[in-house]
Amino acid sequence: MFPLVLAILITMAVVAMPHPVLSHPLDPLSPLELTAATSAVLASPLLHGHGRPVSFHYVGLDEPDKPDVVSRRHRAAAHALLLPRRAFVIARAGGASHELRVDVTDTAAPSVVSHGVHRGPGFPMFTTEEQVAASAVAGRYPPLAESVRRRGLAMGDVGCGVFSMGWFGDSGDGDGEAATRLAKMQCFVTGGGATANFYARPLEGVTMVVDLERMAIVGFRDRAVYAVPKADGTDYRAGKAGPPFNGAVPAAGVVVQPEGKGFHIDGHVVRWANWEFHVGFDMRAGTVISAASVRDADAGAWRRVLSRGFVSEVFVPYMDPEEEWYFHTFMDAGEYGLGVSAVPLQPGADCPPSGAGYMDAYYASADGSPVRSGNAICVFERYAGDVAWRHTEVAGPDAPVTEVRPDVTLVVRMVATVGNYDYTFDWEFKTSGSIKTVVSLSGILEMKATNYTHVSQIRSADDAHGTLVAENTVGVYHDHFVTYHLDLDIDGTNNSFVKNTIVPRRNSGVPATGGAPTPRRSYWTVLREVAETEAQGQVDVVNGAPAELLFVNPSKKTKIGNEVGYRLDPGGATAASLLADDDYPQRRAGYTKKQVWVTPYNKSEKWASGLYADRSTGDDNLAAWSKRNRRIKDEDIVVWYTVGLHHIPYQEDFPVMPTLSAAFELRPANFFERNPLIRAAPPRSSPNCSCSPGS
Ligand SMILES: *[C@@H]1O[C@H](CO)[C@@H](O)[C@H](O)[C@H]1NC(C)=O
Ligand SMILES: *[C@@H]1O[C@H](CO)[C@@H](O)[C@H](O)[C@H]1NC(C)=O
Ligand SMILES: *[C@@H]1O[C@H](CO)[C@@H](O)[C@H](O)[C@H]1NC(C)=O
Ligand SMILES: *[C@@H]1O[C@H](CO)[C@@H](O)[C@H](O)[C@H]1NC(C)=O
Ligand SMILES: [Cu+2]
Repeated sequence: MFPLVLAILITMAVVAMPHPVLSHPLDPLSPLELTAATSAVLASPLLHGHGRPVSFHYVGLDEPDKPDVVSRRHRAAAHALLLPRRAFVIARAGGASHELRVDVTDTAAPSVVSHGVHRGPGFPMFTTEEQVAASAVAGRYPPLAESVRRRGLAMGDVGCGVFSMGWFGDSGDGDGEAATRLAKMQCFVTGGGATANFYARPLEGVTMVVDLERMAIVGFRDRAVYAVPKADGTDYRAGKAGPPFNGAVPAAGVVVQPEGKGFHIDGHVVRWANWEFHVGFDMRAGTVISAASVRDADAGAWRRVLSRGFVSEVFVPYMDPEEEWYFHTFMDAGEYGLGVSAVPLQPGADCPPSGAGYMDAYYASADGSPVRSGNAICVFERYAGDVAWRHTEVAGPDAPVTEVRPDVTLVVRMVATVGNYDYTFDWEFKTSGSIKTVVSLSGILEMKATNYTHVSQIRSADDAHGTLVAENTVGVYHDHFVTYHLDLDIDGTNNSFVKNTIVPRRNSGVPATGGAPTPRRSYWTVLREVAETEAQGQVDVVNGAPAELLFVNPSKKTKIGNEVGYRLDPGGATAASLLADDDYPQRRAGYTKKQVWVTPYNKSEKWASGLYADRSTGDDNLAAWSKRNRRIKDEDIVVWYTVGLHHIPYQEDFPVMPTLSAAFELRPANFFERNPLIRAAPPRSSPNCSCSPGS
């Protein structure tokens, strides 16, 4: 959630030339298509008269209408260009946000097919280039130089980043076509390379406002001087942090796949065990999983499960209401872009040392040229020594009988480093039919410099708004709300949301099916409720009664009559926002008070925080859409699930955070006639080997 920028630039190389052959209607835009789309926009008379220069803030696949995609069997669609290829573009020109659709089916002759100007609040994602430019402008700003000098530092020792400023009811400059695109800037002391930990040494007390259109500092405040935390003990580079573990180093991880990988990547389509799905990429969302189907071996058929899944927003509000911190209420996807923030995965550390497949990703830079993000996604099989199912039978004529199946899964992974924070996003496919979604948080805390050097100096929690994690350093309290867009298509397009609430019952003593009364006084049973409209599709999984969340296809039943379905099993990370409903950040992210929302599918409702998240006001977000209270029963529905964590920092989160993972799982629920793992083969005897990583 906060910027900076230079590290990102190193990882990207502008690509000279494309080009993969189009193979699937959901493939992300190729470098050739990105170039075609942005050149068509630059050449378009529609933007003339709006002033120059034009900057590109979003270029992504304008996916074909869903019925078009669904009606052709995606497995067979591997070939020609059957559907038109279109890009959706958000460009800034003349102080306005322009939305364009560009047909790039023929990349030699792209054409703009629609154009509109966004009216209303909110702005598109920042570009990397403007963040770098703002940083340079701050470095030349005399009042900042004076503040730096006053603190006994040199400008060369200071670097500044762009912080989204949120929305706090200011109607003037947050609204409409003529509005100014402003952001705040705050700085850090790099101290001539004394530490690689950029975020450990804030230049606390100084805040600037930058006009990103004019690229000028338009506001400056130096409120107070605080001690700059020292560099000692903050560097995390190998060799800078002392010898490892008193000599007791854990064994290096090794992956042995004597028979090779079990998965195949064909363009963007991945096939593995009983799964097949498409892996796309979007500069805002990062990884996009589409058209995930599972093979039902008993039925001899592929069956649809997940039509589209991606991270729609990551909302991170900090809990310090003071002048330099109150606006720290980041929307990492909508303001900075998770795809733009993808970093190259390190084999042997981010992904296993061998056996992983890697995908590059492409997006548009501010000037419209394509940027290659190498090794942005990895795909690998995982076996962590766990059991998928087992039984030992000690009774019966053949006893003992033991059958065990190892839990081997397939993981699709991307890491987004959004400034200080590193998010690892996993989609894990299991042979049981489950899809497990994991987000892992690491990186560096967002820290506040303080004069406190010992906890005894802090009079009350409201003096610090966080934990003193080192001398002069507070790790500020905050939340993470990671909202997933899950367009489930369970065995077909039309699904219903069923809430199975577990309710306690008093035993009446009169058996319903005859027999003698029993002395049992209580039990529990299941109250099944089908949601009719969106209002019934919202669930607070923490404060509500215990319930299971099912998504069923009411027109498909198992042989014995159960509606086929999947259930969403929330993991432990079910924190909901505690901000007041009338607080501005909460209005922008009103959907974070409930973990589950169900909406009817609407192609333009992709981003939970709205299409224009930067300085949004909450008029175009998931909570606002749902006020229409549309019908969701037996419709094409989308589930929005928010993984939530309250983060109280501890000293172990300094100088870098140990990974904290949060997950939820989509599990088949009366989808199969029986446990599909019954047909999983037992492991072949392991070969003997002595191997080294990479072999
Ligand atoms: C923090 O300490 C410095 C150095 O002693 C002092 O100049 C400054 O006023 C203090 N800041 C606050 C907010 O008390
Ligand atoms: C789709 O959603 C957008 C944004 O909420 C809305 O303006 C539009 O009317 C919706 N379309 C349909 C068909 O409901
Ligand atoms: C889904 O339900 C809608 C509304 O009831 C209906 O119009 C549509 O035909 C259904 N689609 C399918 C594929 O059954
Ligand atoms: C593996 O090693 C064990 C012990 O040395 C030996 O008994 C066994 O036959 C070996 N198995 C294979 C498949 O080579
Ligand atoms: Cu955190």
